[in-house]
Amino acid sequence: MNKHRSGFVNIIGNPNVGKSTLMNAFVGEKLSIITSKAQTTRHRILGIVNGDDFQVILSDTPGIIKPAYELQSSMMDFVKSAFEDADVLVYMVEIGEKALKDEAFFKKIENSKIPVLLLLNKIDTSEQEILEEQIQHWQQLLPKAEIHPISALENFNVKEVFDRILELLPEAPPYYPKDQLTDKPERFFVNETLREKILLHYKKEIPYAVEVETEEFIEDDDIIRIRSVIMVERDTQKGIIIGHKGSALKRVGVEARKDLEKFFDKQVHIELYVKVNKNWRNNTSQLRRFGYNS
Ligand SMILES: Nc1nc2c(ncn2[C@@H]2O[C@H](COP(=O)(O)OP(=O)(O)OP(=O)(O)O)[C@@H](O)[C@H]2O)c(=O)[nH]1
Ligand SMILES: [Mg+2]
Repeated sequence: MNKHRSGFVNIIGNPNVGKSTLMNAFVGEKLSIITSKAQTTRHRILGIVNGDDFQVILSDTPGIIKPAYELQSSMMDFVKSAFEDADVLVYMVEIGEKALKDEAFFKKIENSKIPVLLLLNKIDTSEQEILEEQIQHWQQLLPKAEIHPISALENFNVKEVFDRILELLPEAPPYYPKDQLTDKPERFFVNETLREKILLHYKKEIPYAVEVETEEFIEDDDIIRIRSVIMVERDTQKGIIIGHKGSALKRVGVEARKDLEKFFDKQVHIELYVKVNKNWRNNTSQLRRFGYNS
């Protein structure tokens, strides 16, 4: 019998570099939402990969930014917490990127006592010459890190990185039951799926002013009935979310339902409401209610 390996592998990096894409590729499920907009991920989300003799507990985290409002400070607290319990740190960068958006976090990576894998992502978009130049750049900047070029989107080198992670994990018993996939409840995935559709379909500040709360999640034998509230900060935003005769909101509901039916493998019915919750992004008690405390 092989020894059992288990540990925390925490993925950090700038916004939009592909952290969530990688986590989903490792787990083989769409646990984290993905869009081309920065700050898609707002929470620390665990994705657990189980095998007979291993349990890899991945953490997807929000992209590193300099916080401008309280929600963003809480998001950065999730990133800080990911430094504290990591057995392996995955620092993801994308081709063309030069530096982390917060130097203090870079110092933490530099001084890290645990193994750091620097994943150079999106190499499907790059020429060989640029790739080599980039590898050199990062080697000089972080000599201790092990560099792996990957494409999370095209699943290139992802398996090899996973195998390397397994080698680096300590011998330990599993931390979670072997059939557990994540630490988040079902309602979280409803909220996130709705937020993904909002990120995709609304412009500028709107997605950043939105929070989703699922008030009802009732699972019957053949259907899940969901009621969710989309919260915005101002009346004008409420009108934009709803759209002409409700058409924009309807599209969000239809697309989210399709994704959730796949995710839960069951028929889903969603009822959506839009409410104004003034300045929730800077309101400590509201943020706590929405789960932004690490
Ligand atoms: N071409 C290419 N695009 C990628 C790759 N990996 C991710 N992307 C795209 O990059 C964008 C951002 O991906 P995410 O996985 O949401 O990035 P993230 O780092 O989690 O972003 P935040 O949560 O905002 O910090 C999406 O449009 C992805 O499809 C890749 O290997 N190649
Ligand atoms: Mg993300």
